[in-house]
Amino acid sequence: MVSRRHFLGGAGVTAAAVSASAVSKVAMAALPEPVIQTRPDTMPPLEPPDGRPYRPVVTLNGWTLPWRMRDGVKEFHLVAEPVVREMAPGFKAHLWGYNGQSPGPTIEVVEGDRVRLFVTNRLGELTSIHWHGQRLPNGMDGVTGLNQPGIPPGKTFVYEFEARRPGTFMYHPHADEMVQMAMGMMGFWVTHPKAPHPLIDEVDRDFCFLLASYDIDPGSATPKIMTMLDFNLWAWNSRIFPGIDPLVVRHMDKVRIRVGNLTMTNHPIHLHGHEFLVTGTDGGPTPLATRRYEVTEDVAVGQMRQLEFLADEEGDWAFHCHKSHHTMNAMGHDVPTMIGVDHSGVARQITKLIPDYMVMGERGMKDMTEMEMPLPDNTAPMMAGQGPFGAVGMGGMFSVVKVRRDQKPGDYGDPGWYKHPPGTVAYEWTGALPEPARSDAGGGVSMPALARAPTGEVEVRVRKPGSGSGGHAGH
Ligand SMILES: [Cu+2]
Repeated sequence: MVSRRHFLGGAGVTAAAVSASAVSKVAMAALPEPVIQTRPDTMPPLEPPDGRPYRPVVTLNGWTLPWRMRDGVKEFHLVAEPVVREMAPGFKAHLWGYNGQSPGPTIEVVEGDRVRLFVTNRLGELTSIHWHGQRLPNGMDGVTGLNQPGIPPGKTFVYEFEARRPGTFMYHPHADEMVQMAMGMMGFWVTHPKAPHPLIDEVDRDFCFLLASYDIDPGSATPKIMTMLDFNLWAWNSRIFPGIDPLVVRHMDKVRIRVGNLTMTNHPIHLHGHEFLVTGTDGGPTPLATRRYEVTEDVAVGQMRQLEFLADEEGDWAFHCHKSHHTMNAMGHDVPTMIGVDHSGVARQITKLIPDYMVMGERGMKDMTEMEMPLPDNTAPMMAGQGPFGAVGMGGMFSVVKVRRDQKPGDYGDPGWYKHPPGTVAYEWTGALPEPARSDAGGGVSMPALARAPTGEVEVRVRKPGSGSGGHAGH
C-alpha cells in the first residue's frame, strides 16, 4: 500500500493493489496503482504536480483522480466496482462507482494532453466507459458491441486519445445501460484550455457536480434499477441535502459552476441573489452573442452546463433544483394530501386505541421536518436541514452558496452561518395592519366563473394511505 496523501493533503486517499486474481503481476507492473477515496467530503482542488499548469476544479462532495506522467502521457487508472456511498449522514447506499465512490473521481487534463486511461472491471458483468462529448478515435468511444467488446469482469482495458477541445465533459458506461447508470456509475471530466481562450474566462473558484437520481426504499440500501420516473432520492454527486456541502466563495470572486445531468429528467438549477451567464455546454464555450443573464438554467438529460457569476452579494444564498419534488427526500413520497382536512375528531377516536397516534399534514408537510418520526434504519431524513432560523424545509438537490468578505483566497472551509447586519432580516410586524387588497374577480368576460357551489354541506372524501392511488408518478 502506497500512501498518496501528498496529492490531497491527507484527505483519506489510499492506493490499493488490484487483487492478484484479477490482473497478473506482469500486467500490474505496467499499471498505475489505482487511487481509492474512502470519504464522501469535498476534497481540496488537486493542484497539477506536472504538465501544463491550470486552476483546478473543486468537485462537490468528491475528488479529482491523480495521474502518473509517463513519456509525456497522463495515465489514469479507474476501477469500476461496487461501493458504499454515504448519501447523507446516517444514510448509506450500496451503489456501483469508481475507485471507492459514486460518482467516480473527476478527471482533469489540459487541451492537447495525450491521455491513457486504464479501466479495471471489478463488477460481476461487462462494462465500458464512454467519454461523453470528447473528440476521439471511434474505437475509443466506449459503446459496448459497437466500438469495442465489453470489458469482462476481472479484466483491464486501455483507452487512449488526445483531449482535443477544452470544456466540460463526463464519463459513464455504455454497457447494461439501465442498470449501470442507475447504480451510480458516472464521473466528471474537465479539459482546461492550454492558453488564454477568448471564450473561457479565468475564474477564482470552479465547482463541478453531476445530477443523479435513485429509488431506494426507506430501510434498504440498494437502488431499484427498474424505476424509470418515480425516483425518491434526487442527488448532487450522489449526496442529498443536508449531506451536500456548501459552495464557499470569497466576496467578489468570479465563480464557475459546472453541472452535468445523468438522471432521466431535466433539472432547472436555480441560484438566489445573483444572475449568472451560461458560458459553456458539452458542445464547448458558448458564443458571446448567445449569452444572457439567468437565475435558473434548465439542464436537460445528458447535458452539461457552465454557470458563471460574480459573487458580489454577501450572504447564504440557496442554490437548488427548482422542481419542488426534487428538494425532498424519500419520506416525502407516496403519502396522501391531508391539507385542509380536519381529522382531529378521528384522531381522538384513534388515540383511544393507539396512544401515540399523530395527526400529520393537515396544515402542510412542514411539521414533518421538525418531527422526530420513528424511521426504519438507514433512511434518509425527509427534509432535515437546520438553518440559523430553524428547519430548512428541503432535502435532495439543495445546497447553499456562501459568499463571505473574510474568506481567504483558496479557502473552501465552511465559515458557518451568515451574520446579517442589523435591520436586514425579515421581521414580524406587530403594529396596526391596513386591510389587505383582495381580488374579488370571479373571472373575466371571456371565461365567466362557474356559479358558486350552493351553501350547505360540502362533501369531502379523504384519501387513505395505502389505497394504491399514489398520484405521484411522472414528476
Ligand atoms: Cu430536479
